[in-house]
Amino acid sequence: MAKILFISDNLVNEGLGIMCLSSYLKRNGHDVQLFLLSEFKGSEGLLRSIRKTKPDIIGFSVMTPQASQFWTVTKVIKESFNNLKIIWGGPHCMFTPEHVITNDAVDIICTGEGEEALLTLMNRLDANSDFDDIQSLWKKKGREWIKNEVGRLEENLDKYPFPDRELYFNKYWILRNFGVKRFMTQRGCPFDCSYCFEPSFKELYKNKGTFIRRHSVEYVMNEIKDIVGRYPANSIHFSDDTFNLNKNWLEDFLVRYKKEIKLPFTCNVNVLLCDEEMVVKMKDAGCNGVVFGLESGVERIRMNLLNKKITDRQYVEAARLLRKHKLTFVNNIIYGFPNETLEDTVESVRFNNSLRPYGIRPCILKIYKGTKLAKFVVANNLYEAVGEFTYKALDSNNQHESIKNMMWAGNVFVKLPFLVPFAKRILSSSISKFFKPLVLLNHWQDMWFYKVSLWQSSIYFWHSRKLFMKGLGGTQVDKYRKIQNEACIDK
Ligand code: B12
Repeated sequence: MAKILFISDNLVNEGLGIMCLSSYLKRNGHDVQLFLLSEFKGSEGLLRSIRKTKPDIIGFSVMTPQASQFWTVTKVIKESFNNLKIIWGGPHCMFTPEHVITNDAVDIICTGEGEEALLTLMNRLDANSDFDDIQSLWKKKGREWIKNEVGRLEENLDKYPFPDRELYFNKYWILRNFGVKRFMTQRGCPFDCSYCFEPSFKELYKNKGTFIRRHSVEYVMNEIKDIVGRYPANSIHFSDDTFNLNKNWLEDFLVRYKKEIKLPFTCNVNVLLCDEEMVVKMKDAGCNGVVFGLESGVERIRMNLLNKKITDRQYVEAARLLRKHKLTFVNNIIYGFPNETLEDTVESVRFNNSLRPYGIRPCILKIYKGTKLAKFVVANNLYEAVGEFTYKALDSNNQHESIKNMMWAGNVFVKLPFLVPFAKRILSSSISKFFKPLVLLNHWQDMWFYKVSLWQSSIYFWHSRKLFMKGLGGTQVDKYRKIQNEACIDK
């Protein structure tokens, strides 16, 4: 038996990647522990706990916005435990492994899905044998890196045990008692939105098996029953990128969900795939709200920049259906596109309001290196500075500072539409910065949407208040270098 210690950052979510790996490792006889950095006041406490836990290896599951924080922590750990192996995995390592290997405290990187790779590694650690040749792992050897190819994608997701929620729930009561329990039923996404990492994921796994895979209805039903039978749950959220991707699967699922679960649920949908029959069946089975990506209320931006091929008319029609059947919806919206003007922002606000959503989830555009959007802005000179992970969108009109106020004003305009005619003035007013704490409204709104009780929301927010104030993506603030005609190559 080998022991892995995962270190994650905070309590915002139980990390599904870590939980999937954990249950698979445990089923195969290994020991898994978890620490959250937010448990410790400083590095001393963390190092003391590592000493006590005596892991064989430490694992980090990394999204790009978390890379800077984990980078420093990894170095601190390595300074004290020189012989302890440290492995990084997660989306940041799939898309930017060349960045990760510049951290000399990292020993191994998982560049793809991790179940088989990590299990093989743990088995080899247990047997004290060499692990130079494991698919999907890059391994440091002296000053060089051995870069093994990614392995094939596992087609039968049901082969894996249910994600190990105990890992979080036994230790962190806030998550255990949280009224919304989250599930994911599939991996892979067929769409090609330019700002997203899924197209790169598809590229990474080209010729390596079926890209879009789903658990059987039976598996998902059993997983939900297992969790709601053991932990408090008022509602379910499906975190799948597109829950309504496969109509047949969904229909089978909804019939059983309605009969056997009887809890309200929410999910993310693609509006192009929503027909009336589907909306009726979802509502009937207990769906009480859906989230979809509008991304921009300006069709030209969606079509040309974001490669999101959904027309205004299609959104209007889908919103009409959802309203007709009393299914509330929340729209994801991005602001701060290259050369976006306040006129564009207001157009986006107006279009969004015309759909009459329950609310929006606003965010400011991050142009991640490695995405199609990054290539596009580089090719068309639509960026004005470059950071470690992202490009800064060009702002020739100097309006992005005002547009950023949409982070707090976005939902204000939804709830108080009579303010929209004054939107430009509100956003560009010099006192607008004093309203920034209103960003918390976004999270309160989410809590209402998910039907989380007031006391639970309060505890949850209090616990993670600093993070919520910065905005989830704000944990990584890139340091930008202004470009001066230098050739900037997007890898
Ligand atoms: C649920 C979700 C969230 C949740 C919870 C995240 C979590 N930690 O669980 C929330 C809402 C908090 C969230 C927030 C954000 N998210 Co998000 N999110 C997702 C989503 C939809 C699913 C993630 C998931 O659970 N996947 C399923 C599991 C099984 O897969 P996995 O995590 O990749 O894990 C596998 C492998 O990566 C690997 N692995 C993972 N960790 C490790 C560790 C080791 C040691 C090893 C060996 C292997 C390994 O093995 C796992 C099993 O095969 C993905 C999109 C997607 N479809 O994956 C985006 C995604 C991860 N999010 C993304 C982004 C950008 C964000 C935000 C910045 C968005 C924003 N603007 O605010 C924030 C950042 C949050 C932060 N802390 O800073 C990007 C990340 C891109 C990147 N380069 O890192 C993704 C990929 C979306 C996308 N397609 O662009 N997100």
